[in-house]
Amino acid sequence: MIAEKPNASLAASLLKGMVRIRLVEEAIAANYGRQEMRCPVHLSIGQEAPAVGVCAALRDGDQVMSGHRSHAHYLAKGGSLNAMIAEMMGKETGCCKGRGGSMHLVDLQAGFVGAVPIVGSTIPIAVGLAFADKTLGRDRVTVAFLGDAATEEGVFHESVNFALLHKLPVLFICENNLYSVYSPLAVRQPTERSIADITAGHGMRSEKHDGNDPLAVYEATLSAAQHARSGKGPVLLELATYRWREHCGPGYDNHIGYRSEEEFLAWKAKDPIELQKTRMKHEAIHDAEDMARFEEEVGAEINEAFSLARSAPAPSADGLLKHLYH
Ligand SMILES: Cc1ncc(C[n+]2csc(CCOP(=O)(O)OP(=O)(O)O)c2C)c(N)n1
Repeated sequence: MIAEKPNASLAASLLKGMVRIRLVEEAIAANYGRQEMRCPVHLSIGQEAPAVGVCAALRDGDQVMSGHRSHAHYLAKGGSLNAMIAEMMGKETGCCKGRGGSMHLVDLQAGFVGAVPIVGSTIPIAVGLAFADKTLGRDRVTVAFLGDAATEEGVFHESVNFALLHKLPVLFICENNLYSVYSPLAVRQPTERSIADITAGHGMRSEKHDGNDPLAVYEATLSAAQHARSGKGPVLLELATYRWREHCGPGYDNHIGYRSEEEFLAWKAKDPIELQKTRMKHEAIHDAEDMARFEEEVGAEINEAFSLARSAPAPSADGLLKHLYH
């Protein structure tokens, strides 16, 4: 009955995508102290809507690149959970054979070309991918996920300019969570000017959206991807959102003075998962039993991923020089 209502299946898949990412990241946070994941982790808890909304609007052949906070992007684009957890434990079965850890996820089959923690570093690579596609006549859109701090890098502006000049099929998805580590946006950029204003100044179609609303993100991306696919060039979407946990690591850090508990609670009240559930209840398309079953399945999937990763082999010392570019 519920599934027959228009958009019910889209609404449910957006909700499920976010819930899966939340549960995975909460499991990462809960297990982090066991010292099995010997790499830094940057969690996207609270920021699930951009990953899920954007990737739901993409086609299978489209490509994504990301930065240090990439688990959500990787999973939303169809990366393997088993390979991600194994990668975080440094195992040979990881998506980068255990050489990369959390901040270097790659899954070419899923169209996840890669994540790199050097802020802004994947932006020109994404533009290069789109340039290759345009040159070779391939019908594909490339997405560069980036944080607000990456827009302060010179390479962002060079890349935007080049993408505009060549009308490349690339989308810049800026997750504006207000902070660069401990520096709020207000000490880094003039408050009267938004990120979308800057890129509009470059001459690029630039839009601001509620980054905690997965449906708004989905619809904006669908339209932006259509624009890019039809040869009209790049688009920037500035999505307002907020990370709940510390910049790097599994804990909370509201007590250390760079942001307030009040601000955190105000954003927590805008939880993208609760927002989507409320909307679905309002539209009488929320199926609580189906969601409970789904959460149980995801729980089992997560347990399996952790136990497979624990029993997987570490890379061998004699394979140290394998998988390198020379
Ligand atoms: C070129 C470069 N400079 C500085 C850093 C250190 N650093 C790591 S993450 C980060 C902040 C990134 O903020 P943002 O891009 O807004 O993403 P967020 O962490 O908020 O998701 C910084 C400065 C880095 N990794 N690379």
